[in-house]
Amino acid sequence: MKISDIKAWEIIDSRGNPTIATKVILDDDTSATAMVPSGASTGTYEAVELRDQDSNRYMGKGVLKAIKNIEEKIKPLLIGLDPSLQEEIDTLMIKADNTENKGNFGANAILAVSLAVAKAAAKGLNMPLYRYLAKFNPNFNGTFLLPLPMMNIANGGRHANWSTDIQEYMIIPIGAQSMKEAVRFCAEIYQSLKTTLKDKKYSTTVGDEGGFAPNVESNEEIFTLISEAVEKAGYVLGKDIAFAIDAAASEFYKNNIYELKKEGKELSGEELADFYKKLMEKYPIISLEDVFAEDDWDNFKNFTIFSKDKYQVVGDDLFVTNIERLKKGIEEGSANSILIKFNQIGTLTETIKTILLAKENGLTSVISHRSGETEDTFIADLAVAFSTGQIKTGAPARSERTAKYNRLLEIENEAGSEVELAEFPFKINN
Ligand code: 2PG
Ligand code: MG
Repeated sequence: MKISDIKAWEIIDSRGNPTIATKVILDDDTSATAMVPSGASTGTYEAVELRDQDSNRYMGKGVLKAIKNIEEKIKPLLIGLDPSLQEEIDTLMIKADNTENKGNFGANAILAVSLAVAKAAAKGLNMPLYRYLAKFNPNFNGTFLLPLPMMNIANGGRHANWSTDIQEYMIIPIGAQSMKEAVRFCAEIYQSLKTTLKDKKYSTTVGDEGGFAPNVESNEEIFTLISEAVEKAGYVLGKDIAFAIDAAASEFYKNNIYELKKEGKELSGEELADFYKKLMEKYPIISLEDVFAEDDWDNFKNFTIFSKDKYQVVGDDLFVTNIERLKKGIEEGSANSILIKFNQIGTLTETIKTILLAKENGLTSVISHRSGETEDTFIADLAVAFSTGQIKTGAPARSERTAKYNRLLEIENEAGSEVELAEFPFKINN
């Protein structure tokens, strides 16, 4: 197999903003296309998403410069190479970009090529993507784990014009035995929540990730609404279903203060920890992401000590899928889990290295979508190939989100007894 051509063009993401699609073509005419997602609550330390800044197009968000970089700078480097040499290809692009943060070519440009190369190689070898990617997983033991989904059914923060301070309220189908069941549990609860909201005269409009965004009185009220919806759908809280949140706390942090506008409160890190702990006493919240701001290492550490093996403490903006920040977090004990988003770092190879380092050090990995998504389902295959055991990819609604869940259903159907649904890796105490 040899790369014979690379094409790139501008498309729009689920928010209607431009992003990149890239097609890698092999000498036998096999071709595959990858599309890159885009965040809104982005971490300061993420790799650079190159935007044109031309205010005459897409409010400055065009990606024509990044596309030009693919066509003029990246393509000549890769023509003639074997697409299965993923690490060599990614390293070539990183070296040619020659910056720490991929600010020269753009992490969006580099990632689009990196992912399309992997897809083309899998296709060229006539392998499903998850099976092809498993060859990069030294821990693969012959059984694929399907990731337990965290489905985001209520949106707040920057994803829903601040209807709540907490950005994501997620349900985890801990009692499900298969992906089919996991999807059904969550979809039924999503419908039940819609009815619950209607009954209470709340709006059923949705945020960027497909979760509802009612104008509630407090952050806690969402938990009461979801709890009611879970029960009405016939499920038992703490047994069938548990909760997860992404506070995305960097978004409401300024000058050492966490401002919860919904509560009319300005809190220190310690006070914010108490706010979470009170919620954790009342509701079965078992996974908590970005509970503090991206540089608040001390509060993260204390919260992780408190959480022990009982709660999953996930670093997203804290780690930005960056191996150096993860190493610091491992040394300091800042979290016991990492959120994995490949566009935070910009290549498949670096993403894989981060997943493997986390595993070696006993941290779980949660594979994640971005709030601006496309119909690309690469992350579903990635989660299966590395048996990470968890994925978060939005509500069980809206095609850019359901595409990933539907891909997992396809894999379950295709792989039969070779796959099983992961269990939640922390104690579920209730
Ligand atoms: C997050 C993500 C995805 P964004 O904070 O975890 O849910 O949001 O893509 O806006 O960073
Ligand atoms: Mg997050």
